[in-house]
Amino acid sequence: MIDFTLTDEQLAMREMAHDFAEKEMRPVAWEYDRDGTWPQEIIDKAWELGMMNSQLPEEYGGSGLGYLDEAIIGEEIAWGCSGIGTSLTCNGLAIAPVVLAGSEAVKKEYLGRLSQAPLLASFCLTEPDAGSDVSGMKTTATRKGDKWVISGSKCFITNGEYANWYTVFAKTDREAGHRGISCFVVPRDAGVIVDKHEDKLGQRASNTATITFPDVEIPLDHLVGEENKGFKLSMMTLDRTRPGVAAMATGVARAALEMAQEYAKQRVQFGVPIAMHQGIQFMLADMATKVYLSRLAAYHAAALLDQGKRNTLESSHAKRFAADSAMEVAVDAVQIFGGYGFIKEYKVEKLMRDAKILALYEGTAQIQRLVIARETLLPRNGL
Ligand code: COS
Repeated sequence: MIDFTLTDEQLAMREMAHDFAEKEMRPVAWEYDRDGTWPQEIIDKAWELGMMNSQLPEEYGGSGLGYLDEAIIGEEIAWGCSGIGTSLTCNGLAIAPVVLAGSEAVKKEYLGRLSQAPLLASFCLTEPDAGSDVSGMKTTATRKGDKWVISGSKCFITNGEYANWYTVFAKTDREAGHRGISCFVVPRDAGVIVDKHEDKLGQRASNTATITFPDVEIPLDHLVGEENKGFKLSMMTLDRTRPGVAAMATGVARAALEMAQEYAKQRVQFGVPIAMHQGIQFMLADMATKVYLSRLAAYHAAALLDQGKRNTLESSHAKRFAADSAMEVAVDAVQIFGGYGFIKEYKVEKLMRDAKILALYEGTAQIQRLVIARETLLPRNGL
């Protein structure tokens, strides 16, 4: 039976996350967006409150929260500011492969670090010539004596400039396509170079960098999982993190909807608040439906993970629908603001810029559709 009635703990957690978003994030979000300010002090506070690293297991100092818990927190955080929110939640991507397949020693050391201080870790999959096509990556890992040598460059790496360690995917067999990719943990101090800081359209308070590994040497036990099994690990990671993106998209859409509702109640045209005009009401109704369905899809994809079930299809449904919806709702919110929506003073334009990346990172809207098509053509799914 499907039941999304939140427990008292989840309600309290949502309230705490909302409070944090309202008091610590919103007051600075627009200024941070304008200047592209790195939100270290907000990261520090969120870490203190236990709002980061939801997926860090208790045995390594984590809170042991579930995926649904993470989605609940993620929506509120993104309602506050999805740029800062991306910085706060992105450790999840780097943590997931290590939790799934890391050796005990690597888990203790690197997951342990995140529980001891407000540190960041980055997930390094994408390369200039390997975005959606993961198997096209050129970064290599070569075994030399008792070391792995990692050589290559990764782009669009969230939190890359500030990460303490990196989860890196590299070719260990250049001829074997997706069956020649392995996953590694690379500490920053092994000689990692931060190459390029990107200046972005939206989510400007998050950090996006190019990271280069110039023949970086790491110990053999920093291989995560089995050699040449990294591709599946990357896919399993994205299954686990895409519900969180859907939840963040819900938060962005909800923020845009609320701003549009408030404005529509105050803005008078033709003698009445524009909220009285049916054309605006229909827009607001569609926006509200999208927020509602995005949340349900995110919760469902997350709840399946909490039940230990595979959620590849539901994860892509949620990510695709919520990300596209966030963009549509933000565009409609700007439309309801009329000309004012185009002016930075009115804040709603930031949501439209922020929403765009949600349908790009962690797999584009087209890749989600590809996954959905493949999964629904399989007999396993009766949905
Ligand atoms: N869980 C476990 N295994 C999976 C899986 C999943 N979710 N998805 C695929 N696999 C397995 C397949 O079963 C297949 O296994 P075998 O080697 O045993 O045959 C293997 O992985 C290859 O799968 P597939 O043939 O579907 O791979 P493709 O190269 O066609 O890639 C897509 C599939 C396009 C879906 C994948 O590359 C992808 O998700 N790309 C987007 C990457 C992305 O999100 N980038 C953003 C960067 S992170 S911010």
